Amino acid sequence: MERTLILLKPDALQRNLLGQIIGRFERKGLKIIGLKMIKLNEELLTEHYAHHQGKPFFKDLVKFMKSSPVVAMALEGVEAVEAVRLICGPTLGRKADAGSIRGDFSMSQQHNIIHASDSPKTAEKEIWRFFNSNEIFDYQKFDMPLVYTDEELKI
Ligand code: 3AN
Repeated sequence: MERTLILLKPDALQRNLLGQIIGRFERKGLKIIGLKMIKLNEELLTEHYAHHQGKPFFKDLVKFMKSSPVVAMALEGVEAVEAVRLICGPTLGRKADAGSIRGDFSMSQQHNIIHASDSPKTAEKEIWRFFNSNEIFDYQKFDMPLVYTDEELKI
């Protein structure tokens, strides 16, 4: 099954939204396989946002992401990367559809509550960027036969 990486950004923590957001992923049927609070440093953020290095907002973005701890979460599910990106909504919060996390909780392009991996390949890289192997759990989740059909469980 596919896995994806999520970061609940400092604005989610400071605005007391962590529980509500984690709850949305649980309700959807995604399996939490890793969850922790972490304070990001310059080195990790420079690697994570390498594709934005040199852009005018880069320094500000790194400063924001260091401003308080974040919550890192690894989720598993069928086509989890795409399913999670749909739940998050597009980057610009004020243009995101109501019902999505950014659509419901964000007005900003930068303070947009959540990061989610953009492809299965990126997801695998990002999971190991933020988690150690003993922090990712392989366990049986008993609601899976209700969330998926037998055929889907083989994907
Ligand atoms: P997404 O998180 O929607 O995949 P990316 O990967 O393009 O978006 O950008 C990573 C993060 O960089 C965004 N979540 C946002 O916080 C910040 N960001 C992207 N574009 C801008 C911008 N034009 N101005 C300020 N911050 C931005």
